[in-house]
Amino acid sequence: MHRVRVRVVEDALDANNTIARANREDFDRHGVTVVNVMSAPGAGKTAILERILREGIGDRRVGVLEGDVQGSLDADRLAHLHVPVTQLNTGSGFGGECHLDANMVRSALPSIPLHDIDLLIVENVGNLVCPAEFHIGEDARIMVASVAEGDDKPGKYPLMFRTCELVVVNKTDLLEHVDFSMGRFDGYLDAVHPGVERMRMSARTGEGVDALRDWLAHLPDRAAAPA
Ligand SMILES: Nc1nc2c(ncn2[C@@H]2O[C@H](COP(=O)(O)OP(=O)(O)OP(=O)(O)O)[C@@H](O)[C@H]2O)c(=O)[nH]1
Ligand SMILES: [Mg+2]
Repeated sequence: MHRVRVRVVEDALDANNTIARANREDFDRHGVTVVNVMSAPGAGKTAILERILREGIGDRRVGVLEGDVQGSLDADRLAHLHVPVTQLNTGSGFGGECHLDANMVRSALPSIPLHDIDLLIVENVGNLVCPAEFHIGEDARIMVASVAEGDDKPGKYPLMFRTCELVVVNKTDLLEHVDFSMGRFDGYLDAVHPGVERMRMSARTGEGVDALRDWLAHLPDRAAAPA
């Protein structure tokens, strides 16, 4: 019984990876670099995007894909920033999934102006477990953790922190109010993903936002990537 269940899960992930590769081919064809931003609900993904997009990312033409179970609250927050924002609800036809998968992103591709952008930032559904398993055809993943969640999270949700290229520790303005040790966090993080690049940030004060903007501006350009 157990063996069958494991098999089914493996097949589902294989199927997802096949569609992720198809997405990737479409992104490649259009020269679009894709970043998947993941975190627990409320860690500050949208707040960080609001900050970053206010001044743009170098000369990159940016688009955003907003993943939410329901509604368009986050997309509405970004609406005034003059970047194309596409809303993808996992609750409509996808059973209210707690993550984006490759098939959902594929269904959204016709609504994303791939011809007019060269960097697509995908805000995944807030969840600390599921998004890690599902590649969507991205080039890089950013994991956002906030100091309000506690410094043990990399130890408790290792896959999320292991399958990313950058870890952002947000809400540093709250450090004096919460029991969060940056040293302990780094220790847990290095145990699951030794040496992964990390940044401290406050979307509220703007601390660290320029460093992230710079990181995004210097991501390898898909247009220049070998076919
Ligand atoms: N003090 C403080 N509050 C922050 C910071 N970043 C975000 N917030 C607040 O935290 C709350 C959640 O932020 P969001 O940007 O909505 O978080 P999110 O990760 O996009 O949330 P979901 O999309 O629901 O998963 C909001 O009330 C923000 O104003 C920060 O750096 N400092
Ligand atoms: Mg959000």
